[in-house]
Amino acid sequence: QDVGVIGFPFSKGQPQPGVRSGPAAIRNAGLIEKIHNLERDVKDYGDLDFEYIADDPPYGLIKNPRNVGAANKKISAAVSNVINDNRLCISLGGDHAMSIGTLHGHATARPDMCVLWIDAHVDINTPLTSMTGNIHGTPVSFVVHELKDYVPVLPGFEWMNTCIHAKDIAFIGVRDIDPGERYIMEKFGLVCYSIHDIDHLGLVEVLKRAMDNVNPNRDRPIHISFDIDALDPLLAQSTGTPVYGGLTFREGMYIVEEVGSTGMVTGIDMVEVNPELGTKFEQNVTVNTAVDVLTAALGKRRHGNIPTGYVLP
Ligand code: DIR
Ligand code: MN
Ligand code: MN
Ligand code: MN
Repeated sequence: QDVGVIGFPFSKGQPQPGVRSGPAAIRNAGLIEKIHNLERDVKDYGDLDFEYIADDPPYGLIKNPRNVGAANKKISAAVSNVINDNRLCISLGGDHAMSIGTLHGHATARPDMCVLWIDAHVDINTPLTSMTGNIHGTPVSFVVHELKDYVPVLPGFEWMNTCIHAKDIAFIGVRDIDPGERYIMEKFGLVCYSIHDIDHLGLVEVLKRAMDNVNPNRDRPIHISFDIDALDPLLAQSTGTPVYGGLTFREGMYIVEEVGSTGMVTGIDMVEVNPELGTKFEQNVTVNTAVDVLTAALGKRRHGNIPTGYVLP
């Protein structure tokens, strides 16, 4: 289907401001043209801007709640708008706290959607279990119905309601979970395929199981939330919280090629690309890898693509 690209230059879910430059860096690496070259109609919705709320004291440990809440209200409306235009919404981040809004907006437009969360982390701390106070470690807790009673209404989040069930999300690539997060995963039966599971079962089996979990009849719209730190730091050093031993380039590409080829993906987040961290070389590798992941999700095949109307000379 047609594609819409929207940027969220947003960093208040964690301490490093450079992640705001993610959308610009990904665009500068040629994303829109590369999508166009796949013969897909692509509309660039530009970048959202977020008003800065100066008076934003922490809620317990949690930093910038009003800024993050207000930004996500806008993000949710923007994403549901793109999807209601009948376009696959590519959301460029920005830190992962923005996925509160992208999931909420996607679920508003497509209430039956399901989620593949590709990440080194599960980002399911609640504002009360978080040990860092960074909201980018908590977005999943805000959207899951079963966690409603455990997530206080933070200032800035009064507009928000939960929008997916625990069974509608599967995590892949995980290798850094906090104790409270592990507890939540087990208490609510969330499905998680860690790097250990990929080593043990192989990625083909893991991906099949993940799809069987969240989308057994293969009939639901799919949201891919891709945190670039899911990939090994060799490919994605320019990110705020790199963790050794991640997905290889080939594993990352396989996931998005396979899920993308279902034709059921209606939302993709590409988050935590921080083009101000690392060396120039690492910045280029990270940004180019993000672009490769997105184009693979949209139909670029490593076994090659034949342009429409191609005739053998
Ligand atoms: C940690 C790190 N679990 C936290 N989370 C990160 O801050 O809650 N998520 N880095 O991407
Ligand atoms: Mn992460
Ligand atoms: Mn994340
Ligand atoms: Mn193939």
